[in-house]
Amino acid sequence: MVQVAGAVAIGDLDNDLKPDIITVTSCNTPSSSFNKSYVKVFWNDGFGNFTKSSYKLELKNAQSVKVLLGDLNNDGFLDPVFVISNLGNIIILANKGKNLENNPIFQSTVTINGEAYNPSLLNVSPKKVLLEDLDRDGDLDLLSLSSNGQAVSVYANKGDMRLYQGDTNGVGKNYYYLSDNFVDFAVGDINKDALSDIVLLGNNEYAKAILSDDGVFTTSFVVQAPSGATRIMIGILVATPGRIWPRFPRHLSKRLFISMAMLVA
Ligand SMILES: [Ca+2]
Ligand SMILES: [Ca+2]
Ligand SMILES: [Ca+2]
Repeated sequence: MVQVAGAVAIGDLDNDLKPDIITVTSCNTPSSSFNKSYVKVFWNDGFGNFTKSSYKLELKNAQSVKVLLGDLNNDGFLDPVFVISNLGNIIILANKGKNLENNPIFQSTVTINGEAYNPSLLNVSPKKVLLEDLDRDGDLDLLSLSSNGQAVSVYANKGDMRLYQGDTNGVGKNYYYLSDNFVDFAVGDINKDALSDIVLLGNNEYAKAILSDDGVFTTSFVVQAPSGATRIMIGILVATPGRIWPRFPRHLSKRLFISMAMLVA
């Protein structure tokens, strides 16, 4: 068994105000094509000592798994979200805290109005996933950058882990096709209007920002153009005060302004 990839996240999983650690270890067996990933939790005693729980969740055929934590159903417990790129799936589990055996209680289904609901998103080809309250209704919504880097999908949260594409609950548009192949993205409020905007990183130091208009991403602009087309304007201001050299001819003692523009490729 050889570990080929892994991921780690920090968060207080049992609500004892001590941040715990969750890990994903992706392995393969050289003699076979069977791949899998293991999820483990390490409890923090508050003094920097971590106890590994005996809990071990196996994600079959999963490689290159990322994990992030967010309370998707607003019950006070951080829920783990696993991004499994090679399978194209986003596995979401409901965290119900810790049992008497010191193991986390992660559930693949939640009960909503008496019915079991599985919040995981399958076959959505995620390269990277972010959690953010895009529509400002008090619950975390989910953004996914597609594996080819050409689309951002938005899933609006009903507040109970039900994630919907194209929901009209403030997140009006669900797909944003991009003009380039982007390798990474981030969310943050760029223009200080209390709305979360998207910044995408392309190749060659190329970055692009898409501003949110109340949960709908409308205005976009280039933060940094591709490096081959970079243009930097440099202005140089020169002043020659007449009174320092009073004997100079009058026309040369006038203030002289030279402005230069340099194009740097
Ligand atoms: Ca804890
Ligand atoms: Ca939760
Ligand atoms: Ca929301």
